[in-house]
Amino acid sequence: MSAAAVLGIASTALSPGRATAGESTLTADPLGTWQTDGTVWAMAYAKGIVYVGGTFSHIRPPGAAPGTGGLARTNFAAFDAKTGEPLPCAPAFTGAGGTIRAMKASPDGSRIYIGGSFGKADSVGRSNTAALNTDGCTISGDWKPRVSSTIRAIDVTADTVYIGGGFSTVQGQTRTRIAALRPNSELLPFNTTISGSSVPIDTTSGVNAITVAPQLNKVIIGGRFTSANGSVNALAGLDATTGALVDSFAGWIPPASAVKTLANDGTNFYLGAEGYGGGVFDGRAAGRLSDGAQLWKDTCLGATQAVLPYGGVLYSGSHAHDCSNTPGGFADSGNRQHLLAQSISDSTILPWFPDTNDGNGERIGPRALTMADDTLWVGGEFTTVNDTPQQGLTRFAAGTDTKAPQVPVLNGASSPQGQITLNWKAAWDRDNGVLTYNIYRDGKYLTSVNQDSRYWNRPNMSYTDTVQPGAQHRYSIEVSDGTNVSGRNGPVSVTAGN
Ligand SMILES: [Ca+2]
Repeated sequence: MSAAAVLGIASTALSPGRATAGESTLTADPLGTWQTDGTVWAMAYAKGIVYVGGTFSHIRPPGAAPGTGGLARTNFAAFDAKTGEPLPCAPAFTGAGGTIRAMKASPDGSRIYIGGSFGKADSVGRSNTAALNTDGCTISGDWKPRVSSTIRAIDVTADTVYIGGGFSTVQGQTRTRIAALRPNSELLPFNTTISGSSVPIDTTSGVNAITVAPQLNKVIIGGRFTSANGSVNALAGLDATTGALVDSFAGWIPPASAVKTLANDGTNFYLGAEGYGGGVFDGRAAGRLSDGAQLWKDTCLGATQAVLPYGGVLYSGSHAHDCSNTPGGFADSGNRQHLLAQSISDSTILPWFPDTNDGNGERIGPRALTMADDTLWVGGEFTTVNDTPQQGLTRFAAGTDTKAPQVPVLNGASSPQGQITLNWKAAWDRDNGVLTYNIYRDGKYLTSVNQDSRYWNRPNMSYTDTVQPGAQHRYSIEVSDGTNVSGRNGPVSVTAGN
């Protein structure tokens, strides 16, 4: 039987080809991962191990309900990066606020620098910062600076450790919110006076994020402040040796907004922001490290807490609910999307939509991102991932894509003489844009139709089959993401016009 076919797709195309020609993302299918019973605020990776810090007292296996199957871990845990299994390395961080807020591996992976609000690391007295020797899981003896208050950001070069937060003295010397030390705790002359606040809700200045470019002798800091050895707003580029202001990033961050996270890939740097009130900046921006030129800025609403560049893609944790002015984005429908992937080259939102819920605490989902052996670890205050219970931690790898799009519902309609029109609404997939719809007639494969879709944009689709006038046929449909095929809907029996 040689039936001519007429194809009709009624809808606006979504930048066709982008999903296949654009940057490839990780999959949106979470790997089995242990959970925490509290918030994960920071993570670091070194030598095959992922270190997790925050405010929690137990970890439990994937699938375990809260309060069951747990191992005691006091605000710190370590996991095998490959298997995700917990490791015995488990110093407790206690005293003061009893929380870890920042972690960073040294470039050689020999140490994990840890900051937060605590008075003891394991059995050793420490003042809001400690370092873990990754060989042997011991607390380093010579990293013991006295820091007057909470540390919220750390970055590390081969010979310098930068710390940022809410403190005003380090080693008894005045250092407001930012300081640099040698790995043996020697305080360096690097000095920047941070003052003012860029957000009305908290009038004290603070540093939330640090990213260092040692090859350019530059440190970029973000937080809530209006001065850093000169007038700035929430973002400043500093000389890595002296602390002098070298980039003021004028106009980057509007009033009533704070920078929450910074990262760099050696060429560009990336930030995420949190605004308070109307007209705020909640999105992300990319800039060139060398001269501070802005590459792009997206104006999604729904504050950003973490960014991580990897493979040409900027991954972020936020609660984005309105990305109507961002390429590939969505209008506000009340939905909060907590994980995003964007093209580093032009900020386009790519088809990668794993999601968490808001969870506990401030109820904003993810707080920290770390890449470990090509697997993205996500930590935060969420209690579900892709609508399944999972608390505090999850992770995503490059493969294998395991989840099929949902089954589209097929409706058949009799058409003019000798024609049968099939109608359905496009499905969507968490990590593929263009999907392939396979149509079967009387149990045999008939044809396929491709369509780009997103969860907020599912076009009505149709296919018209030309058959003998008056003939009755049974049709069914399935959809493939290229790897996984949905179940089949149908058959729907339709009689062609006579
Ligand atoms: Ca998929």
